[in-house]
Amino acid sequence: MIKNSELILNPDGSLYHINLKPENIANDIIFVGDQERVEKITNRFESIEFTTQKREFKTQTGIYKGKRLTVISTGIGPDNIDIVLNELDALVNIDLDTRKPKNQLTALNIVRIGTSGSLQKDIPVDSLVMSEYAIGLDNMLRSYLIDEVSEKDIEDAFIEQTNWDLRKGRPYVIKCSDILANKIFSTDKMHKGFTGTAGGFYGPQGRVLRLDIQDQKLNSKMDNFNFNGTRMTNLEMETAAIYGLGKLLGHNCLSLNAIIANRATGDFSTDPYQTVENLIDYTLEKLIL
Ligand code: R1P
Repeated sequence: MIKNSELILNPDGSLYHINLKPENIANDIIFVGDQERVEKITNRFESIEFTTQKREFKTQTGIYKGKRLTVISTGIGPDNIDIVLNELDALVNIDLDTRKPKNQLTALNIVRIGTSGSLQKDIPVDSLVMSEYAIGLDNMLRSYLIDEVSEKDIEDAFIEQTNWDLRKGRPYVIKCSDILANKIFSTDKMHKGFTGTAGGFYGPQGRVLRLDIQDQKLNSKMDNFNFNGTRMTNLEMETAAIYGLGKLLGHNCLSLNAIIANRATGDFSTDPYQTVENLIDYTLEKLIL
């Protein structure tokens, strides 16, 4: 039995941070970072059956072209992904009355619709990237036993090629769900990517405002990283954590990125909202197939 201090429920029986009960969520879930992006997606739905919000975690469940979907905002960063994925998993895979894991487990389908910065000149602003692999530079996942799900060869190559200082922790590499990638990827609409997940927006992504950073050449080293022809494509703040926890807990996860900045050219999209809208339309049409 999982103790009250470990699996915390609100007085109405919902999960502590996400404020959800098992009946509130669909099997197919869209993650967004920004809570205002939730309604940008659900305003396309024909009906909405449920809405809640606590802190940055806003959720709506409804029907899009006959399919039941849940959209959840996770806020920014891998620490929030730890909360959202563990609590969503508890909704489907722990009996909240007996406080014991269920014998029969449910796999959720989780697709992130996020924004991201490209690291490569030829992946311009306003393009779309599906993260085939993600490398976590944030350490969150290292609290779990990840050897079975992580790609050690790629990690070693990254550490060597970027001369990564292990005082920042060992990066971890996780692959996307092949099932969702096969369903959602189109060569003519998006790039396949190797996405870096940073634990912060400024120093951890090599941005210098007033503070010196530990490795001033990190971004150019990441641009040039190459593992058997695979380049690093983009940087954001959630994908590796989603892939890692998803894989450990048995859920299918895929991250789609609207490229709104290009770190190699210094460009920022003139219409980032339209690029996100395009990604939303694209993703919804794929999810109903
Ligand atoms: C940083 O501005 C935020 O934007 C990106 C990053 O991953 C980070 O969460 O994604 P979202 O637009 O999905 O939040």
